[in-house]
Amino acid sequence: MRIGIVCYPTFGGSGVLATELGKALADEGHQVHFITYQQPVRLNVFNANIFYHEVRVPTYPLFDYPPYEVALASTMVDVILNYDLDLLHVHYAIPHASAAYMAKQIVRQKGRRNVPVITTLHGTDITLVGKDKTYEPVVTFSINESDAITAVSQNLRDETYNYFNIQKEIEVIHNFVDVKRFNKKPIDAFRKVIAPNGEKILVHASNFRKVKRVDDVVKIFAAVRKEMPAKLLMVGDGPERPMAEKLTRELGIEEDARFLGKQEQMEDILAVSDVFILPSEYESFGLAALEAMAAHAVVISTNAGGLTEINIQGETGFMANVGDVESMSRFAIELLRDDVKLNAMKDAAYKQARRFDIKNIIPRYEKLYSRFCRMG
Ligand code: GMT
Repeated sequence: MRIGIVCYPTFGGSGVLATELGKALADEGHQVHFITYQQPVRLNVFNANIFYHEVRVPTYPLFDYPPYEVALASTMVDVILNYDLDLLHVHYAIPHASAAYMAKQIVRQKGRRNVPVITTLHGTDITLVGKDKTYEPVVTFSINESDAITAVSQNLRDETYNYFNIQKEIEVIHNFVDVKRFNKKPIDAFRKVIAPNGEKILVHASNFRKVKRVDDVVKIFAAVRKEMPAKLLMVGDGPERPMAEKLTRELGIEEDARFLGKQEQMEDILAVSDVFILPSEYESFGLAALEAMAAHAVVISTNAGGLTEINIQGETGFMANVGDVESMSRFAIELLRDDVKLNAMKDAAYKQARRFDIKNIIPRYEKLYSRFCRMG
């Protein structure tokens, strides 16, 4: 098939998932066309089946807000017509689903056969941004106009029906991880630099937005640090990073907490980690946690949103209510004191990650595509 993939090209979970999906589909022999404003960060391979089409947004002094959605829809039209796409798969509803709707109408008017649009909902497009009154009518309309809708967790599916008047079936296709890539032996030299005295290593990775509650990560680590030597790696960047760095200084743990910024080689960082902390206010799924599990890290998280669909309490990790720093700290301390338990839970986390292996999920998307391609 010739598949157009539209996503945010950044480090965010939806862009990562969309890019990994496109790469895997290309490996399966499909022709994949990424349509984004920048080369997706995880699109770091050469594959003859992968094409990248940059959306250029010309500016003009009149535009306080350059019309990205118009440029995106026009680029979609161009790629659909010139590469004879069989379908468009858009990730994150805003503004990708409405731009795809517009592109679909334009190519139809040009007499071209129908191009099915599949919209995958990822989380904040529904739970945070999408339900904002300013966006809601367009989000509802474009989701309903999609030929197929998928959500990355059961929780997100339920939330979508709660927030929006959706008339169609939303299929749950869970996020996936390439277990082979994350199941890596730790690089000894790297571990020694981070934790020269064999300290336990805790990791957090996110876009440092408010929803991630990165101050809770720092507080949990401070509690652990009081009890034992340990190191914290903070991966990623975003608006809450300065606050989190300041908090480490206020709590006197700045020597043991490293802020690494955005990193592409997550598998090397996760390979040396013992515990992954994700105390988010909400996660539709928590792809970062799944990647950590595939790298044999135990996840200590909240029980918000779809996290309960991947993390199993007391088996692959521990969960507590949002903001319950005390419980998450206690879980971490008890676990890190007991190497036998830690190793058993690491194995269980890895085993659970294998259920979400890329090999099991890609066929679900292919099956969905073939169902809609016949309509084309
Ligand atoms: O977490 C973010 O803020 C980024 C966001 C995105 O769209 O890139 O992530 C969402 O999609 C990911 C991939 O499906 C999910 O794993 C994340 O849980 C979800 N984030 C939230 O729901 C807050």
